[in-house]
Amino acid sequence: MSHRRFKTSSPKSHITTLPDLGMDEKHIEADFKRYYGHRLGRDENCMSLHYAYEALSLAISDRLTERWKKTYNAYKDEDCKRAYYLSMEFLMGRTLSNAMINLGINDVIDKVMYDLGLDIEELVENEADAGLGNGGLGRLAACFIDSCATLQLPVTGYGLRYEYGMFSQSINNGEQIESPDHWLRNGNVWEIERLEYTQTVKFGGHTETHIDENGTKRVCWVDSHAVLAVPYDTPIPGYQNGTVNTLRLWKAAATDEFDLEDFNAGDYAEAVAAKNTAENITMVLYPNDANENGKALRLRQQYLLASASLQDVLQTWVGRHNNDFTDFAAKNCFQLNDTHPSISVAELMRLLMDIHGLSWDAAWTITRRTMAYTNHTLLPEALEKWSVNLMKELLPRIMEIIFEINARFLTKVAARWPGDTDRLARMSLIEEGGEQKVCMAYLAIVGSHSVNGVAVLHSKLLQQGLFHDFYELWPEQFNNKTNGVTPRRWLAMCNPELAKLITDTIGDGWVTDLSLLQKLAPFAEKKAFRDRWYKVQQNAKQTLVDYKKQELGFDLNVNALFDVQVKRIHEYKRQLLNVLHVIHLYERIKRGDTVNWVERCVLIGGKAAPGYFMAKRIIKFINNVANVINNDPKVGDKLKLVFLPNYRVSAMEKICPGADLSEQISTAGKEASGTGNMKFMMNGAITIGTLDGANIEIREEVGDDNFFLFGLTEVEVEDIRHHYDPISIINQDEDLQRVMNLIECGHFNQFEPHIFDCIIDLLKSPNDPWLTIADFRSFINAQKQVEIAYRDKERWTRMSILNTACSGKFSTDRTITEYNDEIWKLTPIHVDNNYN
Ligand code: 26Q
Repeated sequence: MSHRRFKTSSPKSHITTLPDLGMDEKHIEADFKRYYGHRLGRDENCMSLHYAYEALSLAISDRLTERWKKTYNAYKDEDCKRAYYLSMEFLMGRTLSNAMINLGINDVIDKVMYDLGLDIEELVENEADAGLGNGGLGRLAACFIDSCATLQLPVTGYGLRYEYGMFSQSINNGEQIESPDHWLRNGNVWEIERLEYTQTVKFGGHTETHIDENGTKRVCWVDSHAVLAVPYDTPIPGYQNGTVNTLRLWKAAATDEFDLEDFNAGDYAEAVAAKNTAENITMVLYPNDANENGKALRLRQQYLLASASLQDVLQTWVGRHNNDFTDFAAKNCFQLNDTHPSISVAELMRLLMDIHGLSWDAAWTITRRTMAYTNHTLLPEALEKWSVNLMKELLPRIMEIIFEINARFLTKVAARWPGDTDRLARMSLIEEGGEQKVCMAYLAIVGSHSVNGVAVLHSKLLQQGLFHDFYELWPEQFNNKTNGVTPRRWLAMCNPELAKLITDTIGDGWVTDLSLLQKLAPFAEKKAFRDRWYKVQQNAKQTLVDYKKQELGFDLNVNALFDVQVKRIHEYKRQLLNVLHVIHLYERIKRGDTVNWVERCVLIGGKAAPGYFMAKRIIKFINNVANVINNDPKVGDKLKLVFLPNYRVSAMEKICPGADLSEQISTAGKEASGTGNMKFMMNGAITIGTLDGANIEIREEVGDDNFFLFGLTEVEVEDIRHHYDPISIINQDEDLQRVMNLIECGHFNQFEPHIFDCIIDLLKSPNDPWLTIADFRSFINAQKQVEIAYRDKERWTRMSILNTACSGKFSTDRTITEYNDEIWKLTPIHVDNNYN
C-alpha cells in the first residue's frame, strides 16, 4: 500500500517554544486586526460579518491551542490513565461564546469588539451549529466532554466528522421540508487536520489462517479494500482552568491504492468513482429512524469509528510500551455511547490478536476490563441488530470473532444454568429464526465490565426487563448514571442576565459546583429578590419574542404563560397530548368558558426523522391547529400555538431562558432520561411531567409542590395495556368528546380531507402503545393547577427560583464525577498555566 505517510518523529523542540499570548484587550485586538487584514485579506470596505467572526475566532483559537499543547504534554508526562468517549454523535452547537466563557475573556472581547464598532452578538450568530447529532444522546456527549475538561480529566472524544449534519428543517404548508446541512461550507476555524495520525480501515475480502514461526495459529484478513480515516481535532476547553482536551473526529478518504487496477486498465472514470465509495462513509449523519436500521453504510460508519479510534489508541500505546500490554487495561478505558460504537468490542479483540499477537484469553481480559457500555433506550425497535450475512461480507474477520465470543459466552451460560435451553436462546448474541442477526446490545454487555442506564427508573427497568438475563448473570456489572447538562453552556452562557443575578446573590462558585445553587432557596422568600428574578425572566421572554418575531410575522405577548415543548418529534414523547390540551383550551374560548383565563403561548418545536410518517403528520397537525387558532379573532391573546422550525442547539440557547412551563409528558417508562427537562429547570422553568426518566429525580429534588405531576406510572401503563379502552374513556369525558369532535369533523383540515384520520385512529385504538387518551384527564387537571399557580405571580416566581436552586444534581460535572469514581477511575491532572 502506498499512501503517503508523514514523519511522526517530532521536530527540534525550539521550533515550538513560543511566548504565551496576551489575554488583554491590547493583544487580542492586535491579533484580531492581523487576522482580518493579513490572513483573511479584508479591509474596512468588507461588508460581510463572516470575516470579522473568523478573525476573532482565529485569535481565540490561538489561545486555546497553547493551552491545548500544555495539556497534551501534562498528560504525556504524567503517563496517566486515559478514557475515550466513543460516540457516533457529538452535537456541539456553536463554539465561539463557549470558548470565550471558558477562557474567561468574555468581558475583554466584548470591549474589543465594541471599540471596533462590531456587535459581538451578530458575530456569534454568524457561526453555523455543528449539528453532528440527532438529539439527546449527541448533546449528552458534547456536555460530557465539556465537564471532563472542567474536571481536568484526561478524556478524549472520538467521533465522525460528517460533511452533512442533522438536516435543516423548514415548514411549507404546515409540512416539514428537509434540506441538507452543509455546515462546513464557510470553513471551520476551530478544527485542525492531523494527517500525521491518519489510520487505515479495512472492508470486505476474506480471512486466511496460517501457522506462524512460533507454531501459533494466526488469522489474516486479506483481499480487503482499505479506506483512510483522517483525524480532525477540535480543542475542548475546561472552565477557566488551563485544561484543553481533544475531540477527534474521523473523515473517510480514499487511499492512493484505490485506483491502481482500474487506472492501469485505462478506466479513469471507474477509478475516480471508487474514490467516492470511500469518501461517502462520513458524508452524512444518519437520522434517528427505525427505517434506517440495517443499512450497510451505517455499519461502515460504525466500523470506521471503532477501528480508527482503537488503532489510534494502540499506536500511542505501542509507541511507548512496544508490544507489552500488561498495563494496558489499567491505563485505558473506552465508554461506548449506546451500541453505535459497540463493534469496538470485536475490533479490539482483532487488533490485539491479529496485529499485536496476543492470545484470545489475554485479549479478552483486556477488552472486558477496558470497555463500558451506556444504554439510552428501552424501545425494542431501537435496539440495533446487524444481519450476519452483511457482516460476513463487509467485515469477515469481525464476524468470526463475534461467533467465537458468542460460543465461549454460551458455554458459561450453560455451565451456570445447565439444561436451560430457552435461556441460551434468549441470551445468544446471534438471533436465530429467520435471517441471523447480531444483537449489538448483547455484544456490548458481554464485552464490557460496566453497563449503565441514564436515569434511576431507566436503569431499574433495564435490569428488570430488557437485560434481565444478563443482570442475573452479572448483577455487579449493572449501574445507573443519571444524565446531566453542562451549566456553562446551559446557564452561564445562554442566560447571562440570570447568571449575573445568581452570581450577585451567592457568588460565582456555582459555575463549577452547581450544588451551590441551593443557596438561592432562602431568597425565594424575599419579595425584593423575587421581583428581580421575575424581571430577568420577563426580559428573557422578550428576547425570545424578538428573536422569533421575524419568522413568525407577529409578536407574542410576554405576559402570557410560555408553555414549551421542544424535542425530537416521536409518538412516545406525546406532542399529540400537548395539542389535545391546546384544542381543549381553544374549544373553551369558543364556548365562552373563560373566567379567570390565563393567557398562554404554546411553543412546540422539533424535527421528525425523514422516514417517520406519523411524526411528520404530527408536525402537520400542530401547524394546522396553530393556523386555525392564531387566525381566530375570538381567541386573540388568550391563546397562541406556534411551531418553532429548525429546533437545534443554538435555538435551545434562546428558548430555555424564556420558558415558564416545561412539557415533559412522555408515556411513563419510555423516555430513558431526557436532558431538555434539566436545561429548563436550571433556567427556572417549572415542569409539567409524567413519572418518567429523569423527571422523577427532578421532582424529588425540587419537591412535589414545585412540579406539576400527572399521568399513569410505568407500572400502571404496563397494567392498563391489557384492558385499554380509549373509546369508553372518551365517552365518559365531555371535554375530551368535544376535542375529538372538533378533530373528527375536519375543523383543522377543511380543505385537506382525511389527512388526520391516522391520528384519530391511533388515539382511539385499544392498541395505542402511547396511551395518550388514558392520560388526557389527568393532564388537563394538572394544566389547571398550572394556571392557578401562574395567576399568583409571587407563588410562580418562588417556584421558579426553587427550580433553579434545586437543579444542582443535573450538572454533567456530577454525572462525570460518578462515571469517573465508579468506572473510569482517572486522576485529575492539573495543567500548569500562568494566568489561571
Ligand atoms: C439508529 C439506527 C440507524 C441510524 C440511527 C440510529 C440512532 C441514532 C441516534 C438511534 C438513536 C439515536 C439517539 C438516541 C437518543 O438521543 N436517545 C436519548 O438519549 C438521551 C441521552 O441519554 C436521553 O436523555 C433520552 O431519553 C434518549 O431518548
